[in-house]
Amino acid sequence: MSDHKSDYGGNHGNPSFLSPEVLDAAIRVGTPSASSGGLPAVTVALTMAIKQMGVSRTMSSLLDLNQEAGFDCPGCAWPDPDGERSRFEFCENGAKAVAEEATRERVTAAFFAEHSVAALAERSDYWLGKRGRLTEPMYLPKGGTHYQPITWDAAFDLIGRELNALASPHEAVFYTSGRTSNEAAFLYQLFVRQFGTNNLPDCSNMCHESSGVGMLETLGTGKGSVSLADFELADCILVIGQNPGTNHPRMLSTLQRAARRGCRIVSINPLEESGLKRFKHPQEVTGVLGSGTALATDYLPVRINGDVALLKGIQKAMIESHAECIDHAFIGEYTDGFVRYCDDLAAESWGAIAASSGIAESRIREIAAVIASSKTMICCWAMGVTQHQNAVANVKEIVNLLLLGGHVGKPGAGACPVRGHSNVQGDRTMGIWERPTQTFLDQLGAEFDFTPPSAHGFDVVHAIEAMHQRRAHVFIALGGNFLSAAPDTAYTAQALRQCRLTVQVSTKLNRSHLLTGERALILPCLGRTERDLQAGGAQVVTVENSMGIVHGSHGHLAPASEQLRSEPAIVAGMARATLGVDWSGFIADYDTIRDRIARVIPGFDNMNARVREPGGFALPHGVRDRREFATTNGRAQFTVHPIPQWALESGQLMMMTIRSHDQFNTTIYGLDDRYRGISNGRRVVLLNADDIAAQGFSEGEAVDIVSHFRGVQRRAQNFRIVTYAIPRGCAATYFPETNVLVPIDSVAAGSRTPTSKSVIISLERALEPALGHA
Ligand SMILES: Nc1nc2c(c(=O)[nH]1)N[C@H]1C(S)=C(S)[C@@H](COP(=O)(O)OP(=O)(O)OC[C@H]3O[C@@H](n4cnc5c(=O)[nH]c(N)nc54)[C@H](O)[C@@H]3O)O[C@H]1N2
Ligand SMILES: Nc1nc2c(c(=O)[nH]1)N[C@H]1C(S)=C(S)[C@@H](COP(=O)(O)OP(=O)(O)OC[C@H]3O[C@@H](n4cnc5c(=O)[nH]c(N)nc54)[C@H](O)[C@@H]3O)O[C@H]1N2
Ligand SMILES: [Mo]
Repeated sequence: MSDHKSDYGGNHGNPSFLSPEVLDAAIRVGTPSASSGGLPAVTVALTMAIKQMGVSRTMSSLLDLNQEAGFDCPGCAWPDPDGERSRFEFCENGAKAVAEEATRERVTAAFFAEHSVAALAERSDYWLGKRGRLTEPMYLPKGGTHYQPITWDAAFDLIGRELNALASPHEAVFYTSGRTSNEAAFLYQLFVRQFGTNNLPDCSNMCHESSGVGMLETLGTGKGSVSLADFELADCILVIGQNPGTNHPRMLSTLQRAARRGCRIVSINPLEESGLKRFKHPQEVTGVLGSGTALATDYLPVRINGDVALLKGIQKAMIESHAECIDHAFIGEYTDGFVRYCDDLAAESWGAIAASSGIAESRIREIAAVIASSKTMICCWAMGVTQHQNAVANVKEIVNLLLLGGHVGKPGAGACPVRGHSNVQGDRTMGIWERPTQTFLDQLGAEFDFTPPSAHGFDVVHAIEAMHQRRAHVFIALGGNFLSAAPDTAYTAQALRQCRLTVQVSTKLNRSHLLTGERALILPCLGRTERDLQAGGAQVVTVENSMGIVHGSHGHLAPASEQLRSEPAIVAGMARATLGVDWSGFIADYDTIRDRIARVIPGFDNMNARVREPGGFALPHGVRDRREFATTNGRAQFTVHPIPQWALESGQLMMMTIRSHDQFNTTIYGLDDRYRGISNGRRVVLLNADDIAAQGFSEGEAVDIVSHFRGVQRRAQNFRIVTYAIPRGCAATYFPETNVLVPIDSVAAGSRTPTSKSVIISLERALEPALGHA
């Protein structure tokens, strides 16, 4: 046994500062929907929006959403359509994201005086989020029970003092979540590097890092190689480990257009997600009234983490039976490693492929035939691919499949890792990365006349371990909810607790404000929807979407409180107090930040003029534009990976932690998962009927979930069993309730992403379950 348990008292249950682990008393389970979108999407979105924002804010904010002169939707990173935009360019979950930010509810100093930190920690994430927007800087002194108001200057002074008191700049951690604008991100990484460290972990480390690593090694780029126009030309689109109906709803209109012109859409997923079955476009009359468009033409219910086996099977069948679809000209001119790759596939056994993937050889051969008959193919993927021990291998197998048919760098084809947070891609472009390239550091140093640190910094898991081992003492987060998003909640909690100071720059109250270092600060900031007025007038910020388009975002709503500051202004405040630099010029006019971005980061020349053009501008992309592969030998790489082996003991299951339809990561919009037919509660575990019977459980029963890793057990209490169409041996639960079960030391090889989609668990009947109320 490792020391994990003793760290939190050998307790099998979880300490009370984590989300209350009580049974949802009123939970209801029905049948999953046959389609997505339609009238319910509109009514649910508008009802939720009007309830939180009122009618006039709802109308003015939703009409502004994703318009060229409006603000970028904080919901996801799916690109906006070129040309004509519908006046109502929003989706249900985008509307919920906006309502959550533009709510009229407020968390004031009086609220904090009334509720102690300990009392707030007893509340659910849902309740915390619904309290509304943070309004003024708050401080939790050493030993304090309640947050108290603090001035901005005193808060910055405290940060500067604590940072400058460290023995080394590497003892501080600077986290970023993916909503941060390019301008704030650029200043933040500059501040951190001038301070002297590359300790810049971000949400990408838990998200698409495996895509970046896998693609960089094989294609020489970490970014997707398609644009929206390619979706109009593809003969076949694979959607692997992604649930766009919930997480990227605007992608469904793109898929709908493709389906209508006969494109084959193949979904590879342990769950047949409703969003991919049939879609009713909420902005079309027929979409509201009719039966909708069928989307996925084929569905493969792969076992959790069976993708390497399945993808190898598809490629093996293509080589064996569809030699005509192999693009030998492309392979000869642009790639490396083909012979070794073919030898490996020839040696792979169909028995192992079928056993690991859970898909029969005959079915795999059918899909291979579909792909072989497609002249152009796009592969889309998300968290079902990137959060496994062998996630980088998953990504590289997708690349192999694309390379085999020459599906990169030509119209209608390419790799499409679908990003999560709306500016997570831009933040990386701006230098939020713990492993920056030397070229980037040299450019930055030359522009700002300093020598940036070159040693790599901490990623998320390294940062948690460093704080846990008291090698890092100050934690600063530009957005996000680190405690709840990170793996192994109890371990991460202990890590944060040991810090001298934790600082959260946030819009809304969350659990990371309640589990703090010796001292803590909450610094409330403006959100995307709000007007950002500085000395030089109203400011615009920029973001980069999942397909490398950089564009402006203009908020129009009045700020939630007069005391809010913009993220760039908060970064400048911290930099002044810590380094003595005066960045007031940058803050007066963000154009001056963009001028510097243009001089440091390739592809951003003339940025100020180009972001003001309608729709923004596209960053150059060697693979997409010129079949240029920036790998070590200038060629795209075929790679070879064994089928992963994982031994489940009797009674054990493989669990994935996924998102419901009513949440944005750790922000819980509501307690329903409409498309999956679950309402009024989130503590559920989805299981195959045969596994439920085989283990002697029954539907609706209360169980505790125990995870098993390297001899350590972790426990989450009080979940209801729900019978669901999921492959045998697999289980699904919601993130973040089950993050307590994700081991801190279980990370993907190569990318170090926590393995949130492959957690080995067993179930135990819950003893005396406590009943909770929504
Ligand atoms: N409304 C809303 N929008 C969001 C978010 C949100 O929480 N709410 N989050 C944003 C963020 S940060 C991100 S990263 C994206 C996340 O978007 P997704 O990746 O779609 O999110 P998940 O719910 O994690 O879904 C993973 C999907 O992968 C499947 N899956 C799990 N394991 C496997 C596997 O081993 N193989 C295969 N083939 N499939 C598997 C699951 O069944 C599920 O359908 O969405 C972004 N957009
Ligand atoms: N088990 C499990 N764990 C996971 C995942 C999983 O699938 N399973 N997914 C992982 C993924 S893909 C991701 S991306 C991470 C997400 O990790 P994070 O990005 O850290 O988490 P979020 O829940 O998106 O952060 C929500 C908080 O951000 C703040 N916020 C919102 N808007 C703004 C803004 O404009 N500015 C600022 N400063 N703050 C703002 C609000 O205070 C809100 O409470 O979680 C990861 N964790
Ligand atoms: Mo993400």
